[in-house]
Amino acid sequence: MNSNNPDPHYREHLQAVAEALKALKTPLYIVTHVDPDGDAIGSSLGLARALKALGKEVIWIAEPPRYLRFLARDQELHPALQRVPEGATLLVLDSAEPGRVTGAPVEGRVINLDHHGTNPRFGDLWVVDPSKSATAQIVKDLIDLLGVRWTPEIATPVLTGLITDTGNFAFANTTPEVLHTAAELVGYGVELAELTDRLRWRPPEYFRALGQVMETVRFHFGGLLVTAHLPAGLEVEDSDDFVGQIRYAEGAQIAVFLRERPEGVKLSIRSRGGVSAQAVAVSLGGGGHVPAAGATLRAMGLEAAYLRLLPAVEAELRKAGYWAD
Ligand SMILES: [Mn+2]
Repeated sequence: MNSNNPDPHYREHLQAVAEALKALKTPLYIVTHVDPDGDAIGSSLGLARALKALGKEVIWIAEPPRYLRFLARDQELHPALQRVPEGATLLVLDSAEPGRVTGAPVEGRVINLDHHGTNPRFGDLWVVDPSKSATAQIVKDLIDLLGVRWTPEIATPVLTGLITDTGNFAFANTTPEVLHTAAELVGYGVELAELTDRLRWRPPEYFRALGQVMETVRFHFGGLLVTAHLPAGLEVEDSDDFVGQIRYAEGAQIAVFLRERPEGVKLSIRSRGGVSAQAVAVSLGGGGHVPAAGATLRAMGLEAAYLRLLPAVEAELRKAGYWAD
């Protein structure tokens, strides 16, 4: 279930979704997961625009974080729904489980498009293919099947999903397929240099916090694990980036960034070298991909979170063979 094996029936599943969308005569609500990343926002916005171009009544419900806000126009933003109206369809993207979905309750007729291996294949129709680098790749294939004419407005958010989920085409999920798709999307008129530049903009407080976060860097287990956290009292949007900095500590097989939130401590986990960030996240009640995952430790502070985290990482390092028992 956690493997990256392709779905052998990918084309059939995609075809079924394309036909259902083409036949749609009632409103379609498009939602994604909490704390949306570039793939969540990009894949959902790209598909929403493509379906609008087909003349469908589409309501995109998402709250882009600050660094992704530029992708959407003001009039494209819609507030969350308490209920999905009778007869409407809910399309859920990039959400590993129904409990991660935000913006609307998962009810009524549900279509589920995702690339997380742990996705339980919920919904009436689903395309879940863990071999895809991003949900945006599935959306690209779907838009092709729908026969919508590609424009820069549709291609830009879709390419954003590919860029962010592959770490600028640098992570292990950077397949020939995703590079070909990116080339094709650039060919549809995306301003690539402008897009990648814009995706890296961060507010001044981010840079002011960076120094204080780096002072919290600690190495554990002889340097196999590197951690850092957001010091109490600091408020920074887009703090997931910090794990992207510490993950390059030489010798570290796993990196974890901790951040206190009202609901608990949020962990962003990255791994390499046969160590699974996903396994650590799942053991702590979270989820994600093998090299990049996350979890929220509810109702506790930073100190307690470190005490929960360290044995979970140690168990995974042992499983991956970093200690002889
Ligand atoms: Mn994704």
